[in-house]
Amino acid sequence: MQGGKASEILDLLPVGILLVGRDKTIRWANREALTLLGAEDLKEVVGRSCQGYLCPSDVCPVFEEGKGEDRSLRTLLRKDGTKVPVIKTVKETELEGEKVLLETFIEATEEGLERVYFERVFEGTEAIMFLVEEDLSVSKVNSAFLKRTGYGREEILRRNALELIHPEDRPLVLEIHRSCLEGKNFPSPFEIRFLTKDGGVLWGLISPTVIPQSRQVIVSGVDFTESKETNKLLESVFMSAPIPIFVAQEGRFRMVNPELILRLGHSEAELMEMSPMDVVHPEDREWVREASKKMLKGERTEPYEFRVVRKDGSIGWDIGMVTSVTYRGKRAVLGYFMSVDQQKKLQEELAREKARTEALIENAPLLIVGLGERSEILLFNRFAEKVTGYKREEVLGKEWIGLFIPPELRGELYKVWEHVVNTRALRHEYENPIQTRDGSWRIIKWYNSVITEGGKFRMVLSMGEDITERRRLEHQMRMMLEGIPNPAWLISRDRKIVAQNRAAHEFFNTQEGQYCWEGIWKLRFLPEEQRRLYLDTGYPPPGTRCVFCEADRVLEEKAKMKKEIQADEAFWETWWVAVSEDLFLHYADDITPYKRMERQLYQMSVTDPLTGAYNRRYFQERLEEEIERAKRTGETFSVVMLDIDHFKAINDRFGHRMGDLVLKALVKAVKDRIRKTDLLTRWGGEEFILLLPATPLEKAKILAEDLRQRIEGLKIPGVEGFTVSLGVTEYQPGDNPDTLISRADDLMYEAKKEGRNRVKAR
Ligand code: GH3
Ligand code: MG
Ligand code: MG
Repeated sequence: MQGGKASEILDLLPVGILLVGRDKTIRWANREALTLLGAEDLKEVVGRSCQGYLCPSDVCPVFEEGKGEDRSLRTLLRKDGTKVPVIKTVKETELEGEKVLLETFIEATEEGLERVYFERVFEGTEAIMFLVEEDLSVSKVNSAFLKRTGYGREEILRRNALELIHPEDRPLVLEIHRSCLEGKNFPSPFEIRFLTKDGGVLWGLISPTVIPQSRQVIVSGVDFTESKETNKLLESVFMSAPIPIFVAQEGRFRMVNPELILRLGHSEAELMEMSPMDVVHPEDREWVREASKKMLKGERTEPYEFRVVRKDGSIGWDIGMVTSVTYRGKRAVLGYFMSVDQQKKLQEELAREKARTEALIENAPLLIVGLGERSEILLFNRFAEKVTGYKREEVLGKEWIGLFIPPELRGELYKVWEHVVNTRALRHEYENPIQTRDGSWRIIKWYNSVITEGGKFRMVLSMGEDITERRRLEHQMRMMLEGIPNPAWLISRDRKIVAQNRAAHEFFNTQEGQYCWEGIWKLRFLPEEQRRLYLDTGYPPPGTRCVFCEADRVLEEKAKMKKEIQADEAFWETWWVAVSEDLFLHYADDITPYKRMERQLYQMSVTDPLTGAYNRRYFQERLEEEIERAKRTGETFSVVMLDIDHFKAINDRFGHRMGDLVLKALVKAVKDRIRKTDLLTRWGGEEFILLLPATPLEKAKILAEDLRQRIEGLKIPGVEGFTVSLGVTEYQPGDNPDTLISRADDLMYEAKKEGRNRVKAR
């Protein structure tokens, strides 16, 4: 399933889809499945065991028992440890010749659950079904109904249901609809004639049910127009049902199934001559007659218990039920009964199932608590006993809120509780403190679900994790963070800020829950690729982190590390300190002032204090480097020796202070002209030397000549003009610093000898 059209379409579906091989590893997942699993991309799940994603208590029956298909409520374990209830179907299928399991799932909100089951019943049946609103308009209709009446779905939706009914039956339908909405009991089913598209009639045997919250009525029924078909349907139920069933008309058995024959010991022919009452023990007949009458009128729903007399005279206890049906166009009674032994067997099976569930509840390392309508405790497992210090016997039946919730929270919680009971809506997750028997407090994180029965509230089932220690640790961490005067953060392995101190908020304006690379470092240190992906999609690609980040190493080695990080004008000495398996302390000390001082000290160590030109020591270092580079790369460079003409005379005539001013003015004039990479150095009193990287002799000569002219033209108040003599030379292979400098010096002296204020180059 790599790429391709099919996978693209599956990616669009709002249903999670997994393909799993027989070896239980995941082969492929669609986008919704990745979201539900909390995975970032396909790579993360492919090849992994599908069971890693199931709650350990949920064992997949398809694998364990080799069943072909399964549809059930299960729990997915997401990557971040949270759990999602899902409705899951598993089906075996074939893909490219290989047997694989196709798993589909949707998140099981209460609503989702109902929807799925509703849809399944609605569409997965041969029976006709439709949904009628309070005003009798049809809002939903199933395919079976359309098939049998010949209408298209659009022709029926939003139409008044009465238009689909035979005129003679309309008053009856109106009456039924009204009774339904009023919640009255009435015998069902009804025989109603529907008008088909081609003008014919469809006989429907229908039973309406009202949905109290929405005041909609679900109408379901069978088409008995063609009795052949009805019989086929009935027969198949009859023959395959694992319990005795019969149809009786006018006090005679009309149809019996093999189970009934087995149960009673009479042959089918014998039974056809008998009345259902004949097999009831004479002492129970009166009672059975009463009970079944009530049942047929819809006044009783509980099955009744009675004694059956078999052909051989033996007696067995049975429970029975009857409903009224139409058989071959006439009223009949459909009855079934079941031996109590058989029911016992079922009960035993249920008890075993229950025992399994109970064992699970008992031994789970979670508090499992079930609360009824008044928050009375219905379920309280061993772990709950351990955490709270109470024995089960002490708490069962008592109000949870009154017993465990701190007084100041009770009022609010009672209100919430009432809302939950009435609406069956509650927050799936919340945290609260509970008081234990010895008066201490524990903080519990609860995962809740509402259990309903027939749409009515039955109990809230809550599973609680004792997170007291975790919260205590977090609290201590916070206190510790506040004790640090510089910005400090607690960050989780996935680079989310879990906690921070006030300084962090003030200096970096970070918020808890942000990613550190965004909140603290404002995306500026992300690798370009990650940065772009994040800005484009709004989702960080996996493994997004700053280029200098040391957190992984620190967490791995449970160590600490620091680095200097420059952001804009500021320098931060930044620490990573592992504090637990998944948390590290990130700490930034502003070292900008020290950095500035350091820079100044360095500057002072390499420059001449009077003029700001570099000093001789620095020049020597740079010249050696330059020679090395020239040797290595063959790139040339030049040096210029510059000396002020008759400087002694300037000092003598205008004073030493003026001489200093001249030196400064000269340095400024030279610096203004040369490139950033060129280096001006004060070589001695009024002698300067220039290092010109990547400059051949010709260019150096032009520069020197230009400098000479500029200096000649300098106007310094209080001083008559002055001039300089310059010696220019280029690096020659074999040169060392001494040979190079003395060549420049010699040239400069030649310039002096030839009359000063000139450039000599060679
Ligand atoms: P020429 O180079 O043209 O041959 O003559 P000159 O007068 O410039 O040469 P000389 O080397 O004899 O004189 C250099 C003078 O520079 C000596 C000293 O008084 C002066 N001098 C050296 N350092 C400084 C300084 O830092 N400040 C001032 N004002 N004068 C300085
Ligand atoms: Mg001089
Ligand atoms: Mg000199």
